[in-house]
Amino acid sequence: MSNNGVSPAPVDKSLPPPARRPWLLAIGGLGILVILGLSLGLGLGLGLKHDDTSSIPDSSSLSPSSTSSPNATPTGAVLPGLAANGTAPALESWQLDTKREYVLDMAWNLTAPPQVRSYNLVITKGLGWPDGVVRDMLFLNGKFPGPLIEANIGDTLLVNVTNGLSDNSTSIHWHGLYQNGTNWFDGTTGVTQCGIPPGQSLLYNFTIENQFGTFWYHSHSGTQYLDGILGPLIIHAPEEAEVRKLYDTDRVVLVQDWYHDFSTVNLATYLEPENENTEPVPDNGLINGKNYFNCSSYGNDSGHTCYENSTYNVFNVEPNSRTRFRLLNTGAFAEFDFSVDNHSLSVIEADSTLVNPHPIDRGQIHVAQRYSVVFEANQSTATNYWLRMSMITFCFTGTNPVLNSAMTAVISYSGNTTIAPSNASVDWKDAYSVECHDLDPFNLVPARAMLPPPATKFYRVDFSFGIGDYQLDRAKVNGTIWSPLANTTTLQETVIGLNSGNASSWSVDEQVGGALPSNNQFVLGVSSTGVEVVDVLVYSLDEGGHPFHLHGHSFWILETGSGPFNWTNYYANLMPSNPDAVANPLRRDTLTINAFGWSVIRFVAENPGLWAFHCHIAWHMEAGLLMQFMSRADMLKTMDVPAHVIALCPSS
Ligand SMILES: *[C@@H]1O[C@H](CO)[C@@H](O)[C@H](O)[C@H]1NC(C)=O
Ligand SMILES: *[C@@H]1O[C@H](CO)[C@@H](O)[C@H](O)[C@H]1NC(C)=O
Ligand SMILES: *[C@@H]1O[C@H](CO)[C@@H](O)[C@H](O)[C@H]1NC(C)=O
Ligand SMILES: *[C@@H]1O[C@H](CO)[C@@H](O)[C@H](O)[C@H]1NC(C)=O
Ligand SMILES: *[C@@H]1O[C@H](CO)[C@@H](O)[C@H](O)[C@H]1NC(C)=O
Ligand SMILES: *[C@@H]1O[C@H](CO)[C@@H](O)[C@H](O)[C@H]1NC(C)=O
Ligand SMILES: *[C@@H]1O[C@H](CO)[C@@H](O)[C@H](O)[C@H]1NC(C)=O
Ligand SMILES: *[C@@H]1O[C@H](CO)[C@@H](O)[C@H](O)[C@H]1NC(C)=O
Ligand SMILES: *[C@@H]1O[C@H](CO)[C@@H](O)[C@H](O)[C@H]1NC(C)=O
Ligand SMILES: *[C@@H]1O[C@H](CO)[C@@H](O)[C@H](O)[C@H]1NC(C)=O
Ligand SMILES: *[C@@H]1O[C@H](CO)[C@@H](O)[C@H](O)[C@H]1NC(C)=O
Ligand SMILES: *[C@@H]1O[C@H](CO)[C@@H](O)[C@H](O)[C@H]1NC(C)=O
Ligand SMILES: [Cu+2]
Repeated sequence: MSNNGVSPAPVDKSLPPPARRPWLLAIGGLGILVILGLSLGLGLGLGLKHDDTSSIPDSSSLSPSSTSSPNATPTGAVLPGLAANGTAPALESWQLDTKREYVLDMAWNLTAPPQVRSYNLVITKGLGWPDGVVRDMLFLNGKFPGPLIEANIGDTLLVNVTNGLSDNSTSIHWHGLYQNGTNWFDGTTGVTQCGIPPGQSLLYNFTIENQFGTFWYHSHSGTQYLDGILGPLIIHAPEEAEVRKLYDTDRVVLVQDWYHDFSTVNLATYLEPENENTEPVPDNGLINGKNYFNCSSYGNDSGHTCYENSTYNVFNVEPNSRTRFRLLNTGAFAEFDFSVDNHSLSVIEADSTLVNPHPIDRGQIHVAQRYSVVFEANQSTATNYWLRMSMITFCFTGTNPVLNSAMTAVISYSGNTTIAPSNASVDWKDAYSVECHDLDPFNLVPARAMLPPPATKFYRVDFSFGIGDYQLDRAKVNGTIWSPLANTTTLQETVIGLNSGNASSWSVDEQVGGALPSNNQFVLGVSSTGVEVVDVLVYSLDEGGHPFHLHGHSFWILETGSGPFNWTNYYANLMPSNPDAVANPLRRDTLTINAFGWSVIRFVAENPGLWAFHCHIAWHMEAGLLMQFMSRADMLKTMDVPAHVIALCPSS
């Protein structure tokens, strides 16, 4: 099949993703394996998904630019939903004007004196149709997606979050920020705060120190962020002046999967017994809060109202200019392969770590990760180009007939934003991913070296999904299925516990979860009497890739692998730190743990508090895939959690 760049189109439906539990099927009997394998049209290659390259289709058969697609927008045709005369579609009253609000001001003063920056975020519920399909969703200040929050390093952010919902509590997590000394403003329901009840507000008040770059904020109450409670958060610093030499324009690009039902509906279905971890498959995806959806995908009896005027996002760029695109995956489940036809991209930031420019044709971004890429408009101005954000559907267990996983937006040099890219817009030949994994962290070298100090502690944690008749669909971290504490937080319980007669059972560098009022908490004390440098070997006993996020820290990625862990290598090269082995590894806050793989991460546990460490796939976190590190018990003992934060908990 030729890659003629004609149009975005669904991934070839004749090639369904393989089942995600081949090993389980094998346990269930070879007969079942064969029958299922054949019924999926994949034959016996199925059982060897992870290492049988012969079953991996070549990139052209997965290409989004298949000419056979029924949904094809013909070359040079007017893009769906747009007027032929080039008039930009009107904004709905609830749509954030991302063309204005997500373009950063290059005149922003990077060296302004530290100041207080205040924002208001009011959460409400209403009807929205980001891709034309009308649904209940949640808004921030009446808009979707959320406003850009910006500050300089050293500034204090005051964000007044008001819960305008009638029936649910909320909280906002500042993804990637250290909250050093303000753990109670980390925004994690059941860990650092109780939810803000309907009608109430919480003023988040914290100072940003020792970090800058691309972050985001989102609700950390259940799956609420999936319904719209999310937005970008950018921290500037004097160091940005140097990196600004690489680009002329700086803009935010949110990419996410999108569902046409309220998240709680999908969550209930997912958590039903005997569902074998079949995550809800997205109905569509969004780029900066919008995308095209072909309404005729739904029959008349679908129960969905769909407006035919949805359209792709169009990014205008000046010819010969360079743009920093700050890509953020703000979705629930899907990892994306991203690329721009005819243009290679230069990666300069991973999460909030600036890296030496690393050229790629196509990259991968998993849930909650960020990459800044520099895009140079150095190609012909005669056509528009596809920006491709293709969901890695091989990581989905189920299928969804309405999903066009090969999402696109348009990049236009000419300002003519109405026409589809021509044949001259050509997709890269590089293969699309067939597994959920990260851009190789060992190719991303931090621009500012920060060498990891030698580890003083080592912990191993294993995670897996309990499956089978009695296991429901729950995830376990060392056997513990997380669910948030009700009416209290692990932070509050810890402070009380450390001050109780039972204090010694809390002040230990090991699991303290047993002391909590619920057996659903796996809490690991890692630094009871001072700063410790902590190595964690995270071991996956599952066949999917899981993007793990550590709150309150950037961690170093020391080693990744699969199969048995090599202790000889660990003791020889990583602990005590061998400068040659661990020199300047990538630091980030969200890392994909590969299928049946492991990673060793290192962090400095100097930041007092309870820090969630969890898979950021929203369905998996709700299934229990969350643990916590308890840092600096000695400081936690005297931590003054503000009374108005404690007062959010109903029982107090
Ligand atoms: C939407 O789908 C229908 C039915 O497959 C097709 O006829 C139509 O051309 C599609 N519309 C667009 C704009 O792609
Ligand atoms: C372009 O077309 C749209 C829809 O047909 C119309 O509403 C708009 O007024 C037109 N704009 C101009 C400048 O002609
Ligand atoms: C965009 O291109 C189309 C097709 O060539 C043309 O009809 C339209 O007038 C152009 N619009 C603008 C704003 O240049
Ligand atoms: C799309 O169509 C719906 C229903 O007619 C209308 O309410 C909405 O304003 C339209 N949106 C745009 C951007 O034209
Ligand atoms: C930025 O702030 C610094 C410190 O207040 C000031 O000296 C400088 O003039 C400002 N720069 C601009 C461009 O406003
Ligand atoms: C936060 O916003 C709410 C709603 O506008 C307001 O009632 C409240 O006084 C504000 N709180 C602070 C501390 O400004
Ligand atoms: C509130 O939560 C309940 C149950 O968790 C859910 O059914 C409902 O849709 C949610 N409403 C909002 C506005 O989030
Ligand atoms: C956290 O705060 C402590 C005490 O002020 C300081 O020593 C440490 O460097 C800070 N860590 C980070 C990552 O900001
Ligand atoms: C924010 O926190 C700082 C430090 O605790 C405190 O001094 C300040 O009064 C707080 N600001 C508001 C508006 O509450
Ligand atoms: C987690 O479980 C693994 C496997 O049983 C074990 O080796 C490890 O020590 C446990 N980790 C902790 C912190 O208890
Ligand atoms: C939490 O508090 C609410 C309101 O006081 C109460 O109805 C509920 O039963 C409590 N839940 C638990 C698990 O204690
Ligand atoms: C384990 O690591 C050591 C030291 O790096 C190396 O010599 C050895 O070959 C490794 N063993 C395996 C099984 O890879
Ligand atoms: Cu996961």
